[in-house]
Amino acid sequence: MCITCGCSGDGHHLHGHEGHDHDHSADHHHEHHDQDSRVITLEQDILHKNQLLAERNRGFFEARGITALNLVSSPGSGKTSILERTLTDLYPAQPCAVIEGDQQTSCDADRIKATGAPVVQINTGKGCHLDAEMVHAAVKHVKPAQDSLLFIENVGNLVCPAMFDLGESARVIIISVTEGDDKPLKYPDMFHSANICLINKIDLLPYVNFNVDKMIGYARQVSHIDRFIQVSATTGQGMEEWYAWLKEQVNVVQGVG
Ligand SMILES: Nc1nc2c(ncn2[C@@H]2O[C@H](COP(=O)(O)OP(=O)(O)OP(=O)(O)O)[C@@H](O)[C@H]2O)c(=O)[nH]1
Ligand SMILES: [Mg+2]
Repeated sequence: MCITCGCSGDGHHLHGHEGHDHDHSADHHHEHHDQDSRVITLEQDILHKNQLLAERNRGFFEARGITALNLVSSPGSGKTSILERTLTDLYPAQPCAVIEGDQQTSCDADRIKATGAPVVQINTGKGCHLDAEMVHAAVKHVKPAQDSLLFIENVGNLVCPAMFDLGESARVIIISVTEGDDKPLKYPDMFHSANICLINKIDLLPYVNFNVDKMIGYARQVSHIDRFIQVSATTGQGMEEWYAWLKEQVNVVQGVG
């Protein structure tokens, strides 16, 4: 259970045919109703506070011409691998910095450090997402340069990070071809909140049952994403298109062109 956002599964729906899972006692119902309203109030408070801090972060980034990207995906889709290759190819010609989010360990930050780019690791403990306050604190450590690209790798999770604005310029969702092409339908909020989708591990397409067109069709049903880039962090395929998109974002933030 996530103690930060309270995503313990309250309000869940059971899909079954028997329909015996409801408790119709009035007392029980009221108790649940009170609990539900307390959870909703707490959630509103947390999200409101997060939104205020996210706007502070956004103002800070805009003032310094920093392009901040929030990378979200399920665990193991290849966020760190994509960043490693991106930094190897773009840094230091393009100033970059990285904030790494994981529940435990500094494994990802160590991998990024090897590229030479400035990096800071946030460990969220039991938390299943980054929030704007964590990013605010991390920025003070990593000190992204003026006009830099700031990559924020979120905790691997396709649910809770959807709710937490970090003050980013754009949200990048990564799906890998080993996860199944139905993911947009199963995790619509995460897709709905994203601006661009990277489809990673395309080198594995011959070995898995993943229909790229189907996945893109599902994503279009639940989101406004209009840019899908197929990449392989392992072979480098498609990365030039990703770099071109990054350049476009940097130019927009810096008001160039
Ligand atoms: N074949 C193949 N494997 C890849 C590719 N990208 C990443 N991987 C592998 O997938 C595994 C997970 O990659 P990571 O980059 O650690 O994934 P992540 O999204 O950062 O994972 P978390 O931080 O734990 O959520 C590693 O074993 C990578 O080598 C790819 O394009 N092709
Ligand atoms: Mg990672």
